[in-house]
Amino acid sequence: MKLFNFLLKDVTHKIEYYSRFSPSPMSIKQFLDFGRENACEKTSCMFLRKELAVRLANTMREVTLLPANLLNQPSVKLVQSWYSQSFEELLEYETRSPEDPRTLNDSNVQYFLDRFYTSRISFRMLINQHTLLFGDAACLAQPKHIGSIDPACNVAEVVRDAYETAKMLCEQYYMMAPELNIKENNSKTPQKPIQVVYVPSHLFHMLFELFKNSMRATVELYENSSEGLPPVKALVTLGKEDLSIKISDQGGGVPLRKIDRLFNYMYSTAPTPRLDPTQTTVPLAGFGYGLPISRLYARYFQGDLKLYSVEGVGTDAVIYLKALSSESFERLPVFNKSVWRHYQTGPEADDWSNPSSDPRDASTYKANR
Ligand code: P4A
Repeated sequence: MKLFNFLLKDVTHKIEYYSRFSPSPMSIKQFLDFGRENACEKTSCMFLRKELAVRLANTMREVTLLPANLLNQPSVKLVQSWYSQSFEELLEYETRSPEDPRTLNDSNVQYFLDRFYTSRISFRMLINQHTLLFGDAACLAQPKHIGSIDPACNVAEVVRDAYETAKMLCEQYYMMAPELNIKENNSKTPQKPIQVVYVPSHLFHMLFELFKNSMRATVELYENSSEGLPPVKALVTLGKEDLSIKISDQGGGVPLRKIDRLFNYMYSTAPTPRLDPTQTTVPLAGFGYGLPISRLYARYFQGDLKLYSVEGVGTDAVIYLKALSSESFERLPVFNKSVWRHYQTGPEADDWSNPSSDPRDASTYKANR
């Protein structure tokens, strides 16, 4: 028991110790350079040993800032125990060879999950790079890829691949699917297909999500119409700084007020908003973690994912990526004072007028503060 207590304390100390380091973001260029030039397994191991501990510890400290009612959830405790176990397993390599109840609000949960899932994405990235380069199956990996990175990822090919996959699902649910129309605009070398140094699986994940949404909106708007479905358009452009991919549909769009909800984890856990309550199958798209996670993938290498919707017409979804692999550094959550402050401050008193608190309407009148 004493020994157990000692071990427990030791792990807590180690978490504290490693969380004081900031994670070291790697650029795609650095992943490439390392994987290409006489990659050394021992160097990779030594880097991972420290870097995984730092990233784990930063995330584990942040989990403890969640409000008590969430921390006591069995699911949260379970995940905490997994993280703790992983951390302890990591510590074994170290020696081998060379507080108060806080208010729970949606913005805290959103903030936390964005950072938590980013940390998971970064984990998978580091571990995949290592196992794909040095693992037993390294010989089976795509020969031109460096780990999970394709140094010459043909963007339009991934666009078509994601479209075809979404189309199969769409046809299963709705017996129809809109066509795809791809255009490329290469400002650097016109006529040449646009390529990027990127993780194709990340790109596929984002595009698949956007195509499912566009298809759902389009088919549901035209389902009972005699007109044919308007096609979904994809525009791939390469500029000096950005490589942008725009997916446009004429599915009727979403009002501005509801756009934020599409990226909200709390909204997405609500019952599926199917118009037909007798429908038991999962809808093609929507209210999963698809959009918020896709945006994290885009932001992970300094890009972004935005929705521009015009209600009554349709939606343009744009994925922005860095054109240069030397600029696409990992964007990693860091545990520090500013994070702590984020969880402390409860729901801010609104500093903009609220349309429902019109002073002429006595029943809704509220004093400031
Ligand atoms: N119109 N436009 C979109 C949706 C509607 C849309 C939609 C009704 C709403 C919710 C949903 C899926 C689609 C779109 C493209 C997008 C996002 C939304 O990328 O056409 O699932 C929650």
